[in-house]
Amino acid sequence: MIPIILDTDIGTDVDDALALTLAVGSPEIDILAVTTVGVDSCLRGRIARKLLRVLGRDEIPVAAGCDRRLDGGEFKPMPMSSARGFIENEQDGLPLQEQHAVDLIIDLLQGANAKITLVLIGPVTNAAMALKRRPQIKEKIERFVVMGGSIHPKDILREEGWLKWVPGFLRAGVETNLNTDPAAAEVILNSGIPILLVPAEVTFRTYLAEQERAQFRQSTAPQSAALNHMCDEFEAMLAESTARMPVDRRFAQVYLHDPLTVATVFTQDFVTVEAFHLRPGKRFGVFRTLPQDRLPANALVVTDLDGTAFKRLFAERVFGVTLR
Ligand SMILES: [Ca+2]
Repeated sequence: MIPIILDTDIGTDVDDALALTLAVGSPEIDILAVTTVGVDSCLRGRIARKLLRVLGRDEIPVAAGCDRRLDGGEFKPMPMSSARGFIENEQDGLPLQEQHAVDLIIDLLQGANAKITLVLIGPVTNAAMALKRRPQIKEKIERFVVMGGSIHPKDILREEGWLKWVPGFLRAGVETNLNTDPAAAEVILNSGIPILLVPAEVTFRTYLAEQERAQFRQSTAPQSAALNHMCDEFEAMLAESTARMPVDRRFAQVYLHDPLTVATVFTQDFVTVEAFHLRPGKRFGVFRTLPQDRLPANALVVTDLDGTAFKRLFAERVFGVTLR
């Protein structure tokens, strides 16, 4: 089993909840802790706490982490679609670790006999803060598996002819996680610790079609009601926030950015991975992971995906459904 710490901004986009469920449902992975990041990191922690209860894994520790960027700046507030109708009025019954996520990450690493993989599916602030505070934990980190970065951002736009309707920030080729806290992203990318990036141009290619959502609604798995509800709330939130935009309705969909990232922790059966030298930098004011052709590789990057094979595994492990 691969020991991991799952660091997540669960709560806004539903894919973190799906990714946590996939991690729990994957026997290849041993989840040592779940840590949260972003505005409302405590509320995010309670969503994770309750979902783990639904999944029958109450013993996994959950700690709330950084609710500001590494440089002290504020994160942009984000709506919490996964909380709606899921944890209202019961927050006291959803206890988190007393320790801050950064301290828990440091303690787990320092006390570990085997190296631990840090799976980062939100802004990478907690891991960067832990490294700054205790640089010696470096030798206990097996690798970072990160949902983020953008090597060929134009590929995002080529998919489905989105260019005419995607918001401007995507047109500039940005992904959210690294760009939300660029200083933290630089710490991770420059740490010398092995890194596997799962960039946005690949994750945007895997999303749930309506016939797949329909099959998941028939699922009798104990977690399916909660997950289907969260997917509905997320789509409703997207529909609300884009109501006045000339946006293709396909945008209001559940993308599997974070579940794909969790899957790559234990299998590369349905992805292509290539080595790059990546340099953190800015282009047109947005943070980018820029490939440098002439320098030796310092990162592995997922560059292609067999979406059908991935979704088959996802459906079986998250909803207990064999896709038709
Ligand atoms: Ca996320």
